[in-house]
Amino acid sequence: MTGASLKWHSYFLLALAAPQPRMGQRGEKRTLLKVKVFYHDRCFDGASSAALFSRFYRERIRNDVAFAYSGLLHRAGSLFNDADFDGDENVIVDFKYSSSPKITWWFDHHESAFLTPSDAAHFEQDQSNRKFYDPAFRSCTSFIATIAEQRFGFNPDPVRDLVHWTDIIDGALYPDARTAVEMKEPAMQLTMVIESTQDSGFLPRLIPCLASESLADVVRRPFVASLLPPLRERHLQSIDILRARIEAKDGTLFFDITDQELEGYNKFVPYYLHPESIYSVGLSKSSFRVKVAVGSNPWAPTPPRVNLARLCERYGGGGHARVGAISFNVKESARAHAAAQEIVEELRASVRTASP
Ligand SMILES: [Mn+2]
Repeated sequence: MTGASLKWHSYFLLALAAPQPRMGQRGEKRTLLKVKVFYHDRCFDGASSAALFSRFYRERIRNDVAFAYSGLLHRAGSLFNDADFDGDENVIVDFKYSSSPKITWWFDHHESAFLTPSDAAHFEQDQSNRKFYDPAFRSCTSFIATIAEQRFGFNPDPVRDLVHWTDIIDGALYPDARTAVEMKEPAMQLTMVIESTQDSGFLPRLIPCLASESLADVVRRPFVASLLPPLRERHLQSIDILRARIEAKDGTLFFDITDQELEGYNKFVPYYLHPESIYSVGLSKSSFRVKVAVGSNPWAPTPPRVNLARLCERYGGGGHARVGAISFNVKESARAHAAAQEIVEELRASVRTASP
């Protein structure tokens, strides 16, 4: 080793070991404001909302910030842990309202946005102009883009494609079930990866890409592209499993796949297999919840009449008018099965009454 390189090497080690560097990149980082963004986890709209919010915040609020991303999932019991709200700003997008004073921004478009009437009242009284709710929007991403443009002068042109695809995916605006199941578009491939990921580091890595690159470029990134072939294989297997499991009666499909590792299956497969159906009720299981997914067929021959958000709220769940879910603790599997059966009976009865 030459003297010069030794010197450089020692300096480098010193710099690494120094407990409180006052200059240089490490020192500057600590002065950045920490903006922690909580988003609906394992959801294309949730991840896109976090991406769009970050871009808007950086461009229109302030730039000297470091973003941290944390996913939120519906589960039995309390949804939030107040100690996690440890940013200088704490932001929730595409997820339920929290009345914690640490939350400084909130955007949501779910019909079931408030856990309690007191949360709704808390939101009504909010004067901050930083909390926004509109269930008329198909996606939370398009909602954030609209508010950011109208109220904060944000330019949504660079993210038009992201907004377009979140509306299609969250609003189930595919022309038919086959398109929804074939997953040819980059946005749909991303949805498959996002909905099935078990890696807590994946979405925090993906979100900054969604804010700054085309969707085609994002799916070509090696850390995304490498996940696709096994997921495509699993998707094809899931079609076979669902074909075997679905019980179709009175326009309502029921299936129980709690014995399979299939949470994150493409939710349009049941309608692809049964185009005549109106509703579907599926039971699935992961390490932390048993989920009752209640959906309606976007291409149904007759439109659904039951509000599924309201139906799921009766069991402690929620969602949108046309798709909802209830999460049970894994130890409450029997309650989940009973709820699913009751919901199936109620939906089948409503279809029987509606048809002559
Ligand atoms: Mn959403």
